[in-house]
Amino acid sequence: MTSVATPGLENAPTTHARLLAWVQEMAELTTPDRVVWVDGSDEEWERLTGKLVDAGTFTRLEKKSNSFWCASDPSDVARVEDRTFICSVDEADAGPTNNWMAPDEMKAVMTELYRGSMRGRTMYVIPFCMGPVEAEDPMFGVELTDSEYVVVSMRVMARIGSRILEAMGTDRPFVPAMHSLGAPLQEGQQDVPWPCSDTKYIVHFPEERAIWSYGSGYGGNALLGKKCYSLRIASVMARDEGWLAEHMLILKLTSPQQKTYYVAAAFPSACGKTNLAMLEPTIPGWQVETLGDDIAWMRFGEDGRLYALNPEYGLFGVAPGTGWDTNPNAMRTIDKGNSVFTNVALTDDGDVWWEGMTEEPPAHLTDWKGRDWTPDSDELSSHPNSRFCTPITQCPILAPEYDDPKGVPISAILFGGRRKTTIPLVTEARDWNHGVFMGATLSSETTAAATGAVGVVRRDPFAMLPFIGYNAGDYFGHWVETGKMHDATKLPRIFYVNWFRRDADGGFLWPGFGENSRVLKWVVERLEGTAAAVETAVGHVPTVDSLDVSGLDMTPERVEQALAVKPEEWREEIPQITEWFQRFGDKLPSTLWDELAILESRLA
Ligand code: SAT
Ligand code: MN
Repeated sequence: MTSVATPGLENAPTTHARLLAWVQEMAELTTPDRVVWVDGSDEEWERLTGKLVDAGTFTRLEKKSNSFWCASDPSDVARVEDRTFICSVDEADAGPTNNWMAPDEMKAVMTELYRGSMRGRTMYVIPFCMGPVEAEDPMFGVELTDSEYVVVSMRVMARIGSRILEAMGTDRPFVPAMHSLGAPLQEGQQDVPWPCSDTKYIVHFPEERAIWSYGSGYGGNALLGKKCYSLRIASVMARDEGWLAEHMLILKLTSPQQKTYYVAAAFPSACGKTNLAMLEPTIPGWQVETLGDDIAWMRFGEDGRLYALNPEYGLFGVAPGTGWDTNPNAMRTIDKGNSVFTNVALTDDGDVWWEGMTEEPPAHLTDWKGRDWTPDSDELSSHPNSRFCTPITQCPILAPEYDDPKGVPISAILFGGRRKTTIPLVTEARDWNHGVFMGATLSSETTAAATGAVGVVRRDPFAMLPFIGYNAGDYFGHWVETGKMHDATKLPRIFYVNWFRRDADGGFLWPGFGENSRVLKWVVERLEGTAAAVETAVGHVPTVDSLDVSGLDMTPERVEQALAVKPEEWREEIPQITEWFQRFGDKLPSTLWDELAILESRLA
């Protein structure tokens, strides 16, 4: 070993002792050619995107300013849930829904993987802040990465750079987030456009509030401020400090009477959170504005209400299915440029295309695997989990208060999944605990956002199954406690929605998208006490007349089918829920067993 200093380690632009020591330690372990402190400037962005173009990772788009097309390695396209670990000191704290390994054991394994893993590459130090840096307690993190793609994407998804480093001062706490592609370069070795490793680990040390990621360049595995920090680590912080870190969009709804309501909604990945967050109401006089499309941090205010904040700064949305018909506001957002498109198709004139963007596909494309594609091709042009990465500030319906460190007071929480049967279009919980039961038993058919089979029904509690950073039984308990600790009259009301119910022929019963504004209207009218509901075994469901379907081409029979509570279908859920709850043993709050007993007796 020579002891030649790594360029960039000396003269660091900070005197933050813990940060300096950690960067030094990780640089010695991973042996990059140099260390670069990311400042977040335009010049830096020019340099990095230029480098990505030269490397063949990025193709500059002629038709969208400052935007790039990017194709990943075909094996590195989604979150890897089976390679994701919660390494709590005690295995019981990871619970039955997470992979676990003892922290020391995991560190030993990963230290060997990291040893020399950045050889021939640059280590970037990305200071970032989740949520506004003007917050009373800014939520700092620092990501170390050897991927320029990660730096460029983090610049969109989080507040990063010199101003964050400055705000961190000499001793502010931060979450260390270590990332390496696991693809060191030998002297003279030619790089590939998407370096990654077959060995992947996405690891969280909840007690230490630390993240170690290895082997993948994909969004949720590599942009560590997102799922790793803002959900898995933050959920642990939230449990300890009495708040909630949730997989929820945040939207602002204004009624024709100019009354405003803030709604948070949890859906599994790739179930339409971005579409709902940016919905264009089809009913006159209603307005939706966006605050966030994926993550909500919610804390109680002094007035006893629950306030939500979007910790992110960008949108990392599923591309296929996003079009002028389904989500015009997302299209307007990306049309302003400054975006990275990963695993979509490239048009011949230097733009992007994906299934569902327009009705007619272009006559010729380069598909996400770089091959010629025509409408006659057997395969899709874009990967089902292909993504656009775009600054949220470009969203034309962004609510001005998205950036308020105080957050916005939430009036209603929606839980939703993708279910062909059983679950009505919308159901209101009887009370908070019934709402927690709805969240804890939430189920959905799997999507392409994670590797594995698609379309299989699984329980996805609170749409947080892959993101709860501790024992899910304790997490349910935290929700129950949250209800107990606060004034019930000020808690948000809880609703369960299902846009995906099918008729006997397999067709969707509900048109969805902008028409979901009709469901939001019913929710608001419930808050205002003006909408009728039928009390069913599973909660309050709209009467056929109380749901505004005016102007919609839908027979009353179909509306009824969309709203139907069929006891025989629900009775089939009981053994599944029982089995699900049994997995949590003593950790399951007794309140949830009580709720299940109530459901059973109401169905009898
Ligand atoms: O995990 S990602 O953040 O990359 C996307 C998602 O699953 O929501
Ligand atoms: Mn998500």
